[in-house]
Amino acid sequence: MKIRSAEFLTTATAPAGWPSPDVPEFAFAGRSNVGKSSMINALVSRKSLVRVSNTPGRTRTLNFFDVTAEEESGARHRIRFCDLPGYGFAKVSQAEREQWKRMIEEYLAGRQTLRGVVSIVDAEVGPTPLDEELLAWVRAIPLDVVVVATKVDRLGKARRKPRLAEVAKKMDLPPASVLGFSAVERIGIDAVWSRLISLAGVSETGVPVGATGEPR
Ligand SMILES: Nc1nc2c(ncn2[C@@H]2O[C@H](COP(=O)(O)OP(=O)(O)OP(=O)(O)O)[C@@H](O)[C@H]2O)c(=O)[nH]1
Ligand SMILES: [Mg+2]
Repeated sequence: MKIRSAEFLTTATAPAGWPSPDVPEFAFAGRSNVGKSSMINALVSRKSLVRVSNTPGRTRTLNFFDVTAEEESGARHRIRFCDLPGYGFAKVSQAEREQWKRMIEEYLAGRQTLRGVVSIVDAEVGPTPLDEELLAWVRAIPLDVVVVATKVDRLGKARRKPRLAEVAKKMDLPPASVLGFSAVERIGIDAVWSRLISLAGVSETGVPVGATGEPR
């Protein structure tokens, strides 16, 4: 996948701030510090489009990015990413956590152009109860979910495949459905892109690319 452009669009905390719903969109969700922002940077081959930090809880708003991606066939896709604040960060007050939860749920349930949620878990840690809760909630909307287990670089090479199958089993998913990823070693980028493109439905040039249903 060639990235023709990638740019920060806007930040929002409420529906009035969401960008106009005119591009297929994907949300990146996961617990605080799991590697959401790093995943977006890796997918768009930019080192610091999205701010990454060692301080968990850095992302506190919905952050939107516009990307133009081009397949080898020449098919171009305009895609929008929404980087969500991480959940489960202990040092945030209960009141602030509730506020984030409302902001995220309002967005996931109400965003017309949302084509799927990239649910990110730590490959080593596996799904936490909060990850399972989010997954169940998102599926009930219903929205398509792509589960990605990141930081696989921290696992020995022989552990990676069996670990992904374990993560899938814990989440009641088919063994091969959880994609392994590493922003550090740039693993899984093509696999994630190909899921996103097929969920996005139709390329900008009008070529159907495995659409999964009517646009929402
Ligand atoms: N080893 C390894 N570290 C990673 C990877 N991806 C992210 N990290 C590290 O994990 C930390 C958190 O990364 P972020 O991308 O900021 O995580 P986030 O989920 O956006 O965090 P919040 O916005 O705070 O919720 C940083 O120190 C990254 O360098 C990866 O694939 N492998
Ligand atoms: Mg972040």
